[in-house]
Amino acid sequence: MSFIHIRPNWQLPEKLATPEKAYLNRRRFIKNLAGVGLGIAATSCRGRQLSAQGAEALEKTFGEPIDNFTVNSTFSNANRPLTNQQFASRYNNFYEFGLTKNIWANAQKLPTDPWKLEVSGLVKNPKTYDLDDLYNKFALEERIYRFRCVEAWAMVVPWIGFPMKKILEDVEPQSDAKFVRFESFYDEQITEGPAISFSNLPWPYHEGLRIEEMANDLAFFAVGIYGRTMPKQHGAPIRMVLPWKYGFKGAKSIVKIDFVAEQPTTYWNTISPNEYKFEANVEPDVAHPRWSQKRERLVGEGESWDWVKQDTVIYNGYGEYVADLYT
Ligand SMILES: Nc1nc2c(c(=O)[nH]1)N[C@H]1C(S)=C(S)[C@@H](COP(=O)(O)O)O[C@H]1N2
Ligand SMILES: [Mo]
Repeated sequence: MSFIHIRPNWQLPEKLATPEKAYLNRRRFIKNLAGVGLGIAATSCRGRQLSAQGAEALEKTFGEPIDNFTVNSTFSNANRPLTNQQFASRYNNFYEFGLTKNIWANAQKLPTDPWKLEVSGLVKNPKTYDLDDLYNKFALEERIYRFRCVEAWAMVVPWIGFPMKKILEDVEPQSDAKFVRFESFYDEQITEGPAISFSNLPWPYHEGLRIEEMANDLAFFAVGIYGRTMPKQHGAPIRMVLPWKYGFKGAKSIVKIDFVAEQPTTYWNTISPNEYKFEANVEPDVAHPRWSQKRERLVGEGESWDWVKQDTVIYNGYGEYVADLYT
């Protein structure tokens, strides 16, 4: 089930295939290479049909019902069918808990209660939010957003949360705050497996936005999905949602938000700057170096290559909201 792009030995770069480089060295290189990319899932997803037991275990991950949210009518119809929750919640990217899509069970190790989200840096009112704040301080709304991963699969998901700009109003950035850095939960004891094989990766997972992007109407912090609090595999208790950008910009399980003057580094851009740009807007005409972005597959039933294919749309179809950020 590995989606990771690992080159077979015969494709190893010349300099690594020289005799003086030991077999061990090559092994180490291959291990490291696995960290170098999100990839196209070229593997079968046979076995995605859950047993009754599996379905029961999966449903246990779904979180508590949320009852204090309104439906945002602007985003109540994504002009595409909603992705079935059973598919969305077991086809995840969350490298801290494993390198396949099938991390939902392992991600249950994530400790989410208590939780602290610290907001600091170039702001007038630094704040630390706890779980109660995340669920009650800001009015919660549901937004159905299209979601597009850089790997060329897509979903339609009903998030529950609040606009990122609510945080801006609360902490009041100073005029020298130009960028925002977001950091995910990380604890080597808990995310140990991947931490050992991929210790060269720039943990914790971190992302960044221009402050104007964070202030955009679409930029959202989600604390729930499908009417319930966020399952751990989706990034409990709070994750970023930026529907006009590739999914990797939407860091999960946020513990820290830092307002800064300079553009921060980001996790994937540090690993492979050529493949994962800071801006990372959905752009059908800008190919990923290893695949085209012109088409996308809607996560669904059966084999991934059988999923409905459709054209990718610039800014994932959200140009009317965000295009003027990029002129
Ligand atoms: N902390 C963290 N956040 C992350 C990732 C990750 O590996 N770790 N993967 C990203 C990628 S590549 C995608 S496509 C989305 C997937 O979100 P989902 O599993 O909830 O659909 O999460 C993003 N946020
Ligand atoms: Mo992704």
